[in-house]
Amino acid sequence: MKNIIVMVSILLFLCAIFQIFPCKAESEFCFASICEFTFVISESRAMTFTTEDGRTSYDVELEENGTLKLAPNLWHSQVPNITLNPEMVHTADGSGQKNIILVNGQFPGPTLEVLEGSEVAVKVVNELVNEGLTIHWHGIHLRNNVWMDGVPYITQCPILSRQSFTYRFIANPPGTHWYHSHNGLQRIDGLFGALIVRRSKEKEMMLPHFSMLINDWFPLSSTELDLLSPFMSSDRAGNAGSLFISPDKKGSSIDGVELSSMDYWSGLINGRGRKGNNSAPLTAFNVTQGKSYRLHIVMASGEFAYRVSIDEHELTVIESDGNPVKPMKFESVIVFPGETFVVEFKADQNPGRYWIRASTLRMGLGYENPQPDGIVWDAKAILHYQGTSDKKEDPKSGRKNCTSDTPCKVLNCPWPAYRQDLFPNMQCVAFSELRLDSSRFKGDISQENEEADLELFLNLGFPIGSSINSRRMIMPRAPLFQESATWQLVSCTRDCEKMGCRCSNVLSLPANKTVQLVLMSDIFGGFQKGTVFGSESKAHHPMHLHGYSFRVLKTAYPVVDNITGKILGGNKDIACNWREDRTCSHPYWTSGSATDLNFENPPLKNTLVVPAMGYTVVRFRTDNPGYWLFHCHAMLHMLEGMTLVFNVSYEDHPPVPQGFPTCQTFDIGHEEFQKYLVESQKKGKKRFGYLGRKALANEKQEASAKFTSKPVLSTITSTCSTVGECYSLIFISAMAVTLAIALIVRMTM
Ligand SMILES: *[C@@H]1O[C@H](CO)[C@@H](O)[C@H](O)[C@H]1NC(C)=O
Ligand SMILES: *[C@@H]1O[C@H](CO)[C@@H](O)[C@H](O)[C@H]1NC(C)=O
Ligand SMILES: *[C@@H]1O[C@H](CO)[C@@H](O)[C@H](O)[C@H]1NC(C)=O
Ligand SMILES: *[C@@H]1O[C@H](CO)[C@@H](O)[C@H](O)[C@H]1NC(C)=O
Ligand SMILES: *[C@@H]1O[C@H](CO)[C@@H](O)[C@H](O)[C@H]1NC(C)=O
Ligand SMILES: *[C@@H]1O[C@H](CO)[C@@H](O)[C@H](O)[C@H]1NC(C)=O
Ligand SMILES: *[C@@H]1O[C@H](CO)[C@@H](O)[C@H](O)[C@H]1NC(C)=O
Ligand SMILES: *[C@@H]1O[C@H](CO)[C@@H](O)[C@H](O)[C@H]1NC(C)=O
Ligand SMILES: [Cu+2]
Repeated sequence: MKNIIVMVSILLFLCAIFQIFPCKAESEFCFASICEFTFVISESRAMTFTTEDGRTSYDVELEENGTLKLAPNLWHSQVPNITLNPEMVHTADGSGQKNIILVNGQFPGPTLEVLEGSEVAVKVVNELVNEGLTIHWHGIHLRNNVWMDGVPYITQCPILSRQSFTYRFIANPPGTHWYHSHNGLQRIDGLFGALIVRRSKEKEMMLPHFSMLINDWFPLSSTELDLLSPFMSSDRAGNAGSLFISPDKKGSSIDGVELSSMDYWSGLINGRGRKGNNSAPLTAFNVTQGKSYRLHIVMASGEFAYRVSIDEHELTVIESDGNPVKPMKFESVIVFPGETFVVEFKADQNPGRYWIRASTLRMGLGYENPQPDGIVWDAKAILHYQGTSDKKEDPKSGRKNCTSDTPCKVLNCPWPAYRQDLFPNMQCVAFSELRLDSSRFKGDISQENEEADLELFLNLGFPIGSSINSRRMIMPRAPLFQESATWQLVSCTRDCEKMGCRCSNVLSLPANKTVQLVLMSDIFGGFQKGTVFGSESKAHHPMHLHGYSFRVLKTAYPVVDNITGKILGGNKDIACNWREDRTCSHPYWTSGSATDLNFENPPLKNTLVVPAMGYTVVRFRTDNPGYWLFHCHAMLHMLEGMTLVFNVSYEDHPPVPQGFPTCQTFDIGHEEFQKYLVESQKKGKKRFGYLGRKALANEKQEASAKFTSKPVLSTITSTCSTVGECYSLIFISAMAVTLAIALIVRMTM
């Protein structure tokens, strides 16, 4: 087995180096107790073709009929006569070239499939031109090895370009998880993939399955986006790129909530999509009539949530974020950034081609009073029945017609209901209405009805930009297992509660406690009024907790207009004392405590959407010591600071392995620099004697330094505080030297 792994690794490595094309295995299966993989992370360009020897890259053009062909450019006026098929090109949305990140030559990265409880090692080799990276194993609990969590500056220093780092962890809990870069916005360039941990029992009875990774796509690379964002850490306002659009141009969902501060560009399913209605190749999933399948949906998108459906096929949801739920049938499932779902469907229709749709929640224009305008922002793939003759043609299928006899049930709505005048017979089911499937769950659920030991209200809002309880995260400068002096934390002072602040928000939690989080999405609507970001701040936040699965006990919505669905105001269950508490840092339950919590097999999640101006109640037990990140999985909110760190059971933090890489700064003072210089000069003298030309030159320098430059230099370093001052000092010194020379010359004459 080990030999095979080594061979596969070597093969993959060779693939990455030479970009050999046949190596396009979609999946890496390993059912051994120790699984070792190698990820070579490299850069490439969408819509280019590289020859087998890796030496030449050509531009690729998309013809109107969907054909890909090599196109001449300044460097290649002649192009070889090669028939391109879609497998040979990372087409993305077909709209043109753009930097992309590959894992072992694949875009997105390969699906890893391992058995529950096995030891997984992934050697990550960073072959990016100049960026550091980390890989986060989203959904894996990493009990006793939090240092494998892949969060830059919290659990590790980013892996430098040309370095490698081996992640090693136990595959637990079972279920569908994923991996992605946690460094900056890097994930949106394609650095993600699925990680399926099979329940041992299911080894034999697994249905045929597909990974379906969905992401939104932008014409700019992550670094450009970061720099263009008006919300980035240094607030370069006024520099917003054309993708950051004004509120009146933004699409919003039926509840009038903006989808993102960015314009939509396109969406990809397993690396393929279309910009507008171009003819770029799409991902097709082959099925045989009469058989059942599993779809492992991973929402890798940066900003947008998608409603996923297959025309004329019902979806049975059986799992989310790795946690089994009692099977329930839906027309579609809304999936937010960071979430995963496993759905089953039966290929029970007439053989043919059907659309798989991932549609954003856009209903229309204008956030105050959105009106449908017929514009759909989506990503599509194709369900292809084996034996269907016309391979290339687009499906002609349509969405299910929702009738009173066959209503369309939609899972995971961030609003209470669809407005019935526009969406008749569409019904919403909140995620909290699902139930844990305890027959397929092995973890500990004994803490069900216990009182919570600790309750934390976390207010997600924009009083000073994306923040939690008015604290906008400043990340440490070095991983937290290092000396605290290297962290350079900015502590959160009392001022944060007066006007909000930027600080390093670290909350300590004691061991073995049941913590109740009340996650509110700007429920008080308006405390941000008068701040730089104006009054519009309604947003659905998909909140992700590292290291745990939490129990979902309640979803509560804002007050909405029963007819139009428009949000009228925040939920009234929670209030605050506005006079003393301007940022509402100390909210309280209006009825004394949380009501209507469900303790009967509540479903488990690690990423859960908090409805705009509503709240959710979740619980977890602090039984996994470590520094665990808690953040919004929408990329701009996270980048901007809607993040905090739980410092769980500090005394029990696992020790970090010997030689674990650290982040360091380096400084050398003038005195020390001179000391080293002199010492090496002495050594040079010994080694090269008087014959060495260098040594002679050095000696001269040394002598002259002693008498002239050195004192002058030290004056400059010790007294200058401004550049101007330095210039005048240099000027005065130069004058003095000139004068001295003049004097000497005069005397010797
Ligand atoms: C697509 O169009 C190009 C020219 O526009 C033509 O050369 C090519 O044969 C067409 N391919 C197919 C499959 O129709
Ligand atoms: C390109 O190659 C194909 C098949 O290999 C051939 O039929 C065609 O004539 C070639 N075209 C040119 C312009 O050489
Ligand atoms: C879609 O294609 C048609 C013609 O093929 C074109 O007229 C139309 O403008 C396109 N729409 C978009 C949104 O690109
Ligand atoms: C899917 O079906 C198409 C058309 O029948 C075929 O060309 C392709 O090889 C199939 N792909 C897989 C992975 O079976
Ligand atoms: C839905 O209804 C429309 C109009 O009645 C019809 O054209 C379409 O075929 C129906 N779609 C399905 C999937 O039944
Ligand atoms: C937490 O509880 C478990 C079992 O109840 C116990 O074994 C363990 O020592 C406790 N840990 C701490 C840090 O109190
Ligand atoms: C909405 O309907 C509920 C009952 O269906 C009712 O209690 C509530 O007052 C209504 N709210 C509005 C704003 O009309
Ligand atoms: C975590 O908690 C421990 C114990 O209270 C404390 O010493 C440490 O500084 C905390 N870590 C951070 C990053 O604040
Ligand atoms: Cu958010």
